[in-house]
Amino acid sequence: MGETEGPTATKPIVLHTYPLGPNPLKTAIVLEELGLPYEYRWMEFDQVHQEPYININPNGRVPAIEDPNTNMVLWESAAINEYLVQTYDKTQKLWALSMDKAHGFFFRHYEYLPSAVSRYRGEIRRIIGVMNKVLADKEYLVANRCTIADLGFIPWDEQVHNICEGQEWLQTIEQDYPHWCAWRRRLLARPAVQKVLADRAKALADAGPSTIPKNWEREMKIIK
Ligand SMILES: N[C@@H](CCC(=O)N[C@@H](CS)C(=O)NCC(=O)O)C(=O)O
Repeated sequence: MGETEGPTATKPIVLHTYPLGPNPLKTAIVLEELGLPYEYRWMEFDQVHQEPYININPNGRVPAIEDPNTNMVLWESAAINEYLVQTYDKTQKLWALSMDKAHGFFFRHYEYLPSAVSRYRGEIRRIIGVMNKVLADKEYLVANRCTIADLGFIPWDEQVHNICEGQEWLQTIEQDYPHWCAWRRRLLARPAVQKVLADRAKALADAGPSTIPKNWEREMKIIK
């Protein structure tokens, strides 16, 4: 694939994030993979919903980026990753048509609903099964190379063992879903991914218990 024209990032792209959130990791991994200069702006959970951050993302969610090279301010992790590859991925290393998240679950509902928790745990398992089939004859999802389609799965797939802890099917995950497991190992072995996960582990350790929002006892009960 040939090189494409486009701006060069000379000034660090600002990544607004907080240590617990999986979605900002998608952005950090792509920034790292593309070798772009960037800096984290770590927040506490409550700051995500308050001024001044909501002037950047009125939706009060992370990630958001500010790119001083193009004066772009952007939020929504999938949109940010598409922007980053379209703007800076000159060799189309990570480029893919679009990216999607295969498994969704909710555990931040206003009441604890065992049926919902059970349903979404079941969905996680089902989607792992779908991914296992899709990956049976290929190493990566599209284009025979690692792209943003693969990288977007990493932070949420990191949560599978937490959220499904105690589920019997996890004990035989390697035998039952070998292609999914091998794909995850391939992705986790990438230096950019290791770097970003290490950055996040350090931010979590530095932030200590204050990282856990005050009303999250119920969520912690689910993932414990
Ligand atoms: N669709 C959004 C989701 C963003 C999102 O929900 N981020 C979480 C962190 S992973 C967040 O900011 N949570 C704050 C809250 O729930 O109040 C994206 O992909 O960027």
